[in-house]
Amino acid sequence: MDNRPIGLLDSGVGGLTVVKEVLRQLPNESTVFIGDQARLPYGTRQPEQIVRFTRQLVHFLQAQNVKMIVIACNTATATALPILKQELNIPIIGVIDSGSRAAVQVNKNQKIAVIATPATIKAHAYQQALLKLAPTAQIKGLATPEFVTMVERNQYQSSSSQEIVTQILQPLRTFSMDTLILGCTHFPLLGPLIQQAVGSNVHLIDAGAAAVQAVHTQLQQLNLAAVQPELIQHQYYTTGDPRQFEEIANDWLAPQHIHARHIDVEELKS
Ligand code: I24
Ligand code: DGL
Repeated sequence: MDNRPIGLLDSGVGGLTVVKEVLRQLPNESTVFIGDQARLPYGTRQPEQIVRFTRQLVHFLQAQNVKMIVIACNTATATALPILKQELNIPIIGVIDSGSRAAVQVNKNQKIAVIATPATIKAHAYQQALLKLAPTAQIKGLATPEFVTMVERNQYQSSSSQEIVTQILQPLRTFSMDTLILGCTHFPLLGPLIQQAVGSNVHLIDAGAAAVQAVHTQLQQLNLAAVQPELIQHQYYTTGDPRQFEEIANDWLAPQHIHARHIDVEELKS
């Protein structure tokens, strides 16, 4: 048993979709979350930069004495996880392997599609993970950066967004997959609109939720699960404006009350 917190990182606040799953699936665990809002978005950046930023966030979490690190960001997982894994001596887990496993488990027609940021699609990380698990499957990746913007503009609930979502997913129409991976932190919020666009016979895979199941399994296997903790604590850090972080986090994680602390990017570099 180990009552130290799990560390989670993201390019911004989107990773709170993964935090929400931790709160739901692993209620005994404490967490430390850091969102790099000052340098968001990662999805349109070059790989070298994403690796450098992610490494800084990982070092910050290590200094908080976490027992395990979860890269909640798909873009950071796709570009930086393979490199950072080799540099670390604590368990580190991303959102891509587990999302791929969940997809292969439900997939029947050998066609799996992935929607994600441009950087995640370019890295071919889902492609590689999926083909390792299902070598004969056909995989199609589609970058949908507009979906990130739509969520951040609060357009994820309005029915007027349906037409746009359907339009953007048009390139998947002829592919006729039965499984679609939501390969970006923000996309679960568009779940209902995406489901409506692709039809009810397509399985949507929430990569973040699948990752938290994998975290659960790893904690058990490594004997790192928290047991009867006296105090469960959730700490939040952002490189951006903590009040703006709190506003989104309090809405998303209600009824939890979130207090966020600012951490300067200059401090992360040292
Ligand atoms: N959702 C996300 N990021 C934002 C946002 C959002 N603004 C509104 N909503 N902004 O990510 C990112 C950039 N900002 C952050 C604040 O400082 C300035 C820069 C997705 C979060 C998913 C948990 C929409 C919104 C919300 C509350 C809850 C959920 C949500 F306002 F999607
Ligand atoms: N968190 C990112 C992801 O999951 C989306 C936002 C960004 O581009 O930084 O890919």
